[in-house]
Amino acid sequence: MQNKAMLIGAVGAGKSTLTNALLDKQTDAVKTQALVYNDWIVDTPGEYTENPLFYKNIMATALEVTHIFYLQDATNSKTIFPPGFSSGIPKLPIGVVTKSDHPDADVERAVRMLQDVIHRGPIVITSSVAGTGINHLKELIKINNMAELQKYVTEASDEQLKFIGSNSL
Ligand SMILES: Nc1nc2c(ncn2[C@@H]2O[C@H](COP(=O)(O)OP(=O)(O)OP(=O)(O)O)[C@@H](O)[C@H]2O)c(=O)[nH]1
Ligand SMILES: [Mg+2]
Repeated sequence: MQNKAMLIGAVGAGKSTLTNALLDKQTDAVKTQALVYNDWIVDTPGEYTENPLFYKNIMATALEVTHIFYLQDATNSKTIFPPGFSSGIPKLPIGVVTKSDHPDADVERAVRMLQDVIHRGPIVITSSVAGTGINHLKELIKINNMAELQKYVTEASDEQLKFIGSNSL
């Protein structure tokens, strides 16, 4: 199977805008109404993550991908992910902070919220507008195990890229 990522996160978190940035598409994102398959990315409607009635759709679609990108909007003081959400999905988790360019962004807050969602894994601080962190995501998707993900983060030695849960298994 070609490595693929499913993007999940709240309505308006920036999933479709990030999809466009990752695939070098210049178009503006419109409201996502259903699952959208595009090259190596599965973009989801925010409602899938916000409404537990859709969790079964997330679980079913996760079977088709190798990685899950958990998006947290840096301008949002709330997270819609239940604590430990990623532990129920047996795919490589990558935390993505979005909108780091925004004047209202609080990146540290977003990282803390993602730490409760993903107990172990990389967190990438991104801006689809400024192009921040996009290349890291393009590299991380090629990596197939947690040890190599950690190695990539360590070797990149970039403020925009963190690895959480280093001491736990
Ligand atoms: N400043 C800034 N705004 C962004 C960024 N990414 C997305 N946005 C804005 O956030 C809004 C929502 O973006 P979308 O990509 O449509 O969000 P989504 O997660 O796909 O939303 P749903 O499809 O409804 O689940 C749009 O107005 C985007 O322009 C970013 O990196 N920086
Ligand atoms: Mg969308």
